[in-house]
Amino acid sequence: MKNVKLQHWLIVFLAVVIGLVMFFCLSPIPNSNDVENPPPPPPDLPAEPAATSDQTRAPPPLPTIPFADITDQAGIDFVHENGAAGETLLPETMGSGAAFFDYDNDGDQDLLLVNGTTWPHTELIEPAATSALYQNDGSGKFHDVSAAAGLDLTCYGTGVAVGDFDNDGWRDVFIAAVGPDHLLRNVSGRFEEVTSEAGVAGDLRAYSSSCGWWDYDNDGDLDLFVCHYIQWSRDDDLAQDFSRTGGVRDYGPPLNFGGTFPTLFRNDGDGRFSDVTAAAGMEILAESGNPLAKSLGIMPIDVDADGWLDLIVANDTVRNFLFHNQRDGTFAEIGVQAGIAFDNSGNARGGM
Ligand SMILES: [Ca+2]
Ligand SMILES: [Ca+2]
Ligand SMILES: [Ca+2]
Ligand SMILES: [Ca+2]
Repeated sequence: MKNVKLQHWLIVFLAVVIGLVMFFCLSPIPNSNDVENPPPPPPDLPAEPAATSDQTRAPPPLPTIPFADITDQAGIDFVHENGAAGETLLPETMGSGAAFFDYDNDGDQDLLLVNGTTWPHTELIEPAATSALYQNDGSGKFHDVSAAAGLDLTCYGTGVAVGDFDNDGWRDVFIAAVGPDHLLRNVSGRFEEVTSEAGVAGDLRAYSSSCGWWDYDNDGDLDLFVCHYIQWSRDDDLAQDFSRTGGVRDYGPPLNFGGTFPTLFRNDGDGRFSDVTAAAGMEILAESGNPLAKSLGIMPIDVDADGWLDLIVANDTVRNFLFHNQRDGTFAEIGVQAGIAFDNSGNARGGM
């Protein structure tokens, strides 16, 4: 019995000895070379290039602009006439508007370029400058069809809005101007002036600027909004001392002219329009009690997604407007509350 116990202990002892021998035999043995040659440090980051003596570096390459001027190639030879004849009258500093639209319903975009003209007090340069309508022939070429289409209009144009106001499937054209504005109805690709019948000439002395079609009352026809820039006349302009150093007369800023109201024309649906500006709450007054607006741009947009178009009006040197549609034919002007009236410093912008 004693011998059996001894044998068991002997077996256990031998098993422990064999286990220890195997552990040491199979364990990796540190290589002396590993100690002498530790792993290399991580590579150094690229060194900052040494500053040149004049701290100049080659400018980064400019991105390639994928546009090429094809005006001549396309057949557009329009030249804008601003009437400038030395008196430096403020409207001469503005452009006159352009619109791509499919006037002949053939599926491609044609081009209308509105023009200015010489002033009535200067000698008329013949032939008089006119607006120009270029028909797209579908191959990238345009052909001047102004006279044939009845869009060879002579006026001091400042802006254009395209919209099918009579819902006949042909896009019509409203042209804003210094002086009376113009509405031209598209009759199967030929334009007929209907300004008088429609009642949208506006104040004959007004300096209209931007304009736009929009259905503010959701009755299915396009209504018309016309911005006016400032209260301006040649005499008022010339009466002011807009002089550069040296006494040479220069163009004056809008700050020297009074503000004015825009006009909202409601489409009556029978070819006529009604001026509803005051009733709609769009005649905004300055603290002085005079009209505030000096408008140059508009954007109809449904800012609160309630299905009723609102209107942003960009003003020059006075606060911008946001007319919030009250769904009853009136608007609340909320430009300040919406944060678009002024810039971040509280100053009015030069909105254009
Ligand atoms: Ca076309
Ligand atoms: Ca039409
Ligand atoms: Ca309407
Ligand atoms: Ca709305």
